[in-house]
Amino acid sequence: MSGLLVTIEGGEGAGKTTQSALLAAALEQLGCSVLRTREPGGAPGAEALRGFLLGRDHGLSLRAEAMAHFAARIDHVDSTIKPALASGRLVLCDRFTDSTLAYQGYGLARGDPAVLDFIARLTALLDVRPALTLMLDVRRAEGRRRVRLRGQDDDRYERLDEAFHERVAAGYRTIAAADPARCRLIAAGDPVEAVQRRMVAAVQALLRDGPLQEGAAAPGRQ
Ligand code: Z5A
Repeated sequence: MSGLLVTIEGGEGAGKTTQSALLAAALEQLGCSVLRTREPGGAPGAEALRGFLLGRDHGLSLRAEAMAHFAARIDHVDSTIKPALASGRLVLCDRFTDSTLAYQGYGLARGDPAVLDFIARLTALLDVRPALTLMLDVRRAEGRRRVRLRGQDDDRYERLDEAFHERVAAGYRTIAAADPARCRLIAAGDPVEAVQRRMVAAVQALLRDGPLQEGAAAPGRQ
């Protein structure tokens, strides 16, 4: 496959959707063919599962919930991501496997090693891997403030308590530290334009230099 998969991660209100749109426009201007997509969703079957997963109590056990996110993901990979990569496009995906690790693994399961290992094994089954993951790092209070201002109804995860969201944020930092070759922690508490410059610079570095080798750099905040 000749395309590149770039994922954007972070807690609620971090600015993923805003930045994904701006980044896609900037990359198109540089001559890239970009496909923007999101999870859960990004394909008709996966969008149907999104409604189920984000609605009120679905009644699934924790491992079943993680697996349902992967069922949606595999539909998304097969129907949308792999065809776009095969035609050489840059796929910009709002949330991917790190969301399951952060929300189900570190958030709901509180970092239980058995659940983290279960999610790692599901991840290993996928036949695509991000070349780069941009992790938007914003203080929880600021993310919450932005979402309140926007004024939409909370989904199932947004209704969970502050301690849950703190575990998710810490989970993301753990994931970034464990995979510095792939992950870039982006300081996202600043104005939109400043964050956008950091995002564009990170993708330009990938396009110029290719993916970093394992252990080549620490996941410093940009
Ligand atoms: N989930 C899961 O548990 N497991 C999984 O495997 C997957 C997902 C894939 C998806 O929700 C939920 O599913 C998510 C995790 C779970 N739940 N939570 N929490 P979603 O996709 O509907 O929502 P989200 O991903 O959390 O996105 P969000 O809340 O819409 O936030 P965002 O995309 O990061 O932010 P935004 O929409 O770009 O910006 C929010 C507002 O802030 C908006 O009004 C902007 O204009 C404003 N904004 C953005 N940037 C700035 C800056 N820099 N300054 C000031 N204001 C800003």
